[in-house]
Amino acid sequence: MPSEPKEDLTYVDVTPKHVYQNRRNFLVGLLVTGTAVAGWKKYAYLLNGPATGSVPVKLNGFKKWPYSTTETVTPENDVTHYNNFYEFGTGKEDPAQNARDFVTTPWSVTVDGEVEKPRKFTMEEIMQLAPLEERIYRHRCVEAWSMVVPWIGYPFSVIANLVQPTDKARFVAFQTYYDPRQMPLGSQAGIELPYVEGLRMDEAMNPLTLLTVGMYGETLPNQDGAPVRMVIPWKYGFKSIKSLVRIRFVKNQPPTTWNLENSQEYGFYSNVNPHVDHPRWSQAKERRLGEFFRRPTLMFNGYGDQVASMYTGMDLKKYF
Ligand SMILES: Nc1nc2c(c(=O)[nH]1)N[C@H]1C(S)=C(S)[C@@H](COP(=O)(O)O)O[C@H]1N2
Ligand SMILES: [Mo]
Repeated sequence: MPSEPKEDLTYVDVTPKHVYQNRRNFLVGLLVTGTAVAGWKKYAYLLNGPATGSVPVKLNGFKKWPYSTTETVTPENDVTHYNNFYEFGTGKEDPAQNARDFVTTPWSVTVDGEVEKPRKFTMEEIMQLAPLEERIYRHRCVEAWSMVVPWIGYPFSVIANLVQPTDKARFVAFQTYYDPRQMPLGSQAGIELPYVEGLRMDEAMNPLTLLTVGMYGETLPNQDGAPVRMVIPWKYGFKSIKSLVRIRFVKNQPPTTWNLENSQEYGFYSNVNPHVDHPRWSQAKERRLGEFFRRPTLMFNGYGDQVASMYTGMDLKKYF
């Protein structure tokens, strides 16, 4: 987007100084309790909150996860201009165009259901529940294209442990924000909205399952699911639900958008699996964005060592 303004404005750049200083004092006040001043720097990203939610801002102080893939990272422009986000249109280039003015501040996420401590988290709270990590994951869409993306977030288990799921919690249900006024194309998307997804409890608690607030060193662009989304790297992309507003711990397997739309084609599990074809195309290979030749798709998208044991004894052709 060469005609766009520079997108690395920080909170300081876009906020009148007195507002910034009040906010800063407020945040410092919040954090000195229980946080040594020496540890303050790791929360520096708090000063960079988006002004409107429509322009990504720099995140500071995140650490690099040591297990990231060393494969070539996909150019950011591809990752931000080849999207599925049906609320903003069904074409791959639609979300970048149509989500520009999506208002994501203020934002909060309700976490409830079978938990001891149901709670609503503001986005500011979500930003500081745990140190942010950059994790470079393979990202494989069910339509046989893939990317390598440096996400920023922390394991979903952090938020789960805070609300304390009860013994009855066997699945987690996720829901995307839906406002037809902000998402006028949603009614033509051909899927039921709000977008919903789900994971089995062990899948949600797997250390790879990432609650994601940024990518490429910045907060999430709207088309990539601002301000907070899931990333489940061993599953097809549609499990990685965007712009989350509700997380519910539940007893029974929850409905999921693409399974509701076509249960023959999209299962609940949707683990990346080169041996189980989609009814209309093979899943054996994929095209990495920016590359010409297709490459073989890896079982569990290459994360088998971390996740295969969760599916021991399950017929993955039946539970696709
Ligand atoms: N709310 C919502 N979440 C969604 C989708 C969507 O249409 N709406 N599309 C899914 C699909 S099909 C994919 S492949 C990924 C794409 O994520 P990306 O655009 O950040 O690459 O988002 C998933 N999450
Ligand atoms: Mo997808």
